[in-house]
Amino acid sequence: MITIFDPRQLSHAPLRELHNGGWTDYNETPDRAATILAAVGPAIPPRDHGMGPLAAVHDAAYLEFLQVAHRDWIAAGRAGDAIGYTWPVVGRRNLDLTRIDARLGRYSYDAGTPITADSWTAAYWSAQTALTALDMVAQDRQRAAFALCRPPGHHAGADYLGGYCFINNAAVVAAEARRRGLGPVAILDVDYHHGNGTQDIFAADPDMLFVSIHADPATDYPFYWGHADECGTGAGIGTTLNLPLPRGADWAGYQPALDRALAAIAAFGTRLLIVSFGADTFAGDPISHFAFERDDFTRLAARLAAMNVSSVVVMEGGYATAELGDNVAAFLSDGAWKCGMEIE
Ligand code: SP5
Ligand code: ZN
Repeated sequence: MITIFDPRQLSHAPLRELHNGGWTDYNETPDRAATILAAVGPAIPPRDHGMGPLAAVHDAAYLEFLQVAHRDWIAAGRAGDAIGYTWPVVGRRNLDLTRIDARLGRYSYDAGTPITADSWTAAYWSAQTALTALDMVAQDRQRAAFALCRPPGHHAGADYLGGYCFINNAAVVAAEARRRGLGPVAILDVDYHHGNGTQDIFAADPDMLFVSIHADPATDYPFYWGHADECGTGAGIGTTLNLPLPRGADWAGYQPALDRALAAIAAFGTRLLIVSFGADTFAGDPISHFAFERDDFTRLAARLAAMNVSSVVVMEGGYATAELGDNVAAFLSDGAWKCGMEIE
């Protein structure tokens, strides 16, 4: 499958994240992308689509914050990676915040996603990588394309970062695809963690389908989203489908949820499928608790390819770095994706 990647995505490299009450080495490393690239490469570089498609999904003030946050952190006399320590609980007033600590809290929801001097550049090119994968499918007659996004995106909302995510790459692609008349567009999120940012962005949107299979948020991050009764809001009720699974789920345990997900995507009349793909469902993932083996990623891809819709695969999580390249390569294998249609 054609792969898109920009080396500027490697420049974002926070040192540590807050994890179970202590500071641990940051899981979402540049090595992740490097090892995927080595296993699936070569990649083509992204085209620059500018800020328009990002601004279609994210609030202007949030995008501005991402670009100045680390500079403001240094200007406040701090060193190293910028991270918040206080958060406005849901429902706080919309204040005009100036202090960097207040703004870090306002625009994030966890303490696991530090901002470095290079985070904006990496996140910007990660989003451009995703948009270029859309170009490959929409204009360049590829049946599917792989956006090697890093940093990942599915935890980022319209005005918040978290879960190693800054710009919601899948949402940016989905909105841009709809703008180009490529809909109906569906997003299937198969990362171990619920894609709370993507869900929030499209919760009230009746013509964007969001389906997620993930670890039950009763036991797993991000806790506050992804429960089975969340089905959208307002006019968007019915176009969000959450399929949480218990810890320990293996390929067999995954099947009923996958069947329901694919049935919903088919019933929606989906013409473009965006796959938020996380390899953190792997049995050996250091922060996750599903039990996929390598071949299961090929099996998953074959089920998606059998949908016979154009697909943009967007990289999300996956932290077993030693096996990550092979697991992603297993998902992208030609054998799985060639069985479908040819684009006219
Ligand atoms: C894109 C993505 O996969 N983001 C995941 C962010 C998860 N961050 C917090 C994870 C905390 C997991 N703690 C579980 C401890 C297991 N021993
Ligand atoms: Zn994940």
